[in-house]
Amino acid sequence: MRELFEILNENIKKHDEIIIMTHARPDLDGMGSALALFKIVVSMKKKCFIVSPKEKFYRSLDKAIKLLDENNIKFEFRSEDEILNSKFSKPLLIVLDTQKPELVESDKVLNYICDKIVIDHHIGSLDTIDDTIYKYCDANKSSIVEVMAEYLNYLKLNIEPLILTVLLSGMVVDTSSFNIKTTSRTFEMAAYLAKNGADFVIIQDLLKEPKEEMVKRYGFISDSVEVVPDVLMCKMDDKIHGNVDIALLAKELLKFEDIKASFAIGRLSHSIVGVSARSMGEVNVGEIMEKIGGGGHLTDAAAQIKDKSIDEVTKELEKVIKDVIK
Ligand SMILES: [Mn+2]
Repeated sequence: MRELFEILNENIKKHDEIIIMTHARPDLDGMGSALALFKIVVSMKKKCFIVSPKEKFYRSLDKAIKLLDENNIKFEFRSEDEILNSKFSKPLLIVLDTQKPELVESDKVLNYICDKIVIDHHIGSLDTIDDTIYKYCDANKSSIVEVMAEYLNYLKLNIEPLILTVLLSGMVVDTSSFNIKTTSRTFEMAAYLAKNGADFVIIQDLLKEPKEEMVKRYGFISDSVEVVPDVLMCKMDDKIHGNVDIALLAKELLKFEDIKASFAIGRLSHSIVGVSARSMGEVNVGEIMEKIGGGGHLTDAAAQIKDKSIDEVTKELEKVIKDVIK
């Protein structure tokens, strides 16, 4: 950790423009970390830009960004085109919450900027960004917001409590309310954020959902099937859903008694079908996701599949699940 922070400090100082990018369809972890890092970089008197998402922010993140804006906490977002047309003198790209070139918000920006630092907590695979100045990847970290809380703590830097609230909300989401992927350090960092002003009432508000959404989710859940004993699989309709909604569905399925693993399948865009998988630890969902072209942890994994229908992906997944869990 210390090494990462020293390298970040040194490289932020050495460069003139710091560009922050997370994965496409960002969540509270990826974008929350970007917002905190933006404030850190600005505190070091450097120019900083966040690569803005091509698609609109999903609900909770949208609420968070609006709330920050209403409270006069501003950030500088730049579109892919604006970045590509900028004449930077010495730019540094910091990639957060992914290390896969195909998952970043803009692969053009990735190729455009030579000096890169990658900070991730997903298990690496063969296809990762490797031309970096430094790559930090610790699959034992609950979230990248946890890493950002560590960085703030290391710098002894105070930033707006509302940003800390967003960081803590990212931690709540990535750990399913501190149920998975947590270490004692996760709780220490949650305490650090709370001590410095993160507000759990606001977090509850950010994570609230419209009633129709929840009712719809329970419709999908009631149609879920037990592919093999104690493993639930659930297919959404063919409408486009956020990756967060697919993940929420997998998390919900895992709450049922005796269920060891869960899979949710939904459309992410016209050409991409997403799969989200969760496990209590006995079934390795990371291995199953790898077999259909994705990846992840033992208990938390995902895949994005191009140019296949939901039904095709469902059939393929069902076969793999039956193969792996005999
Ligand atoms: Mn994350």
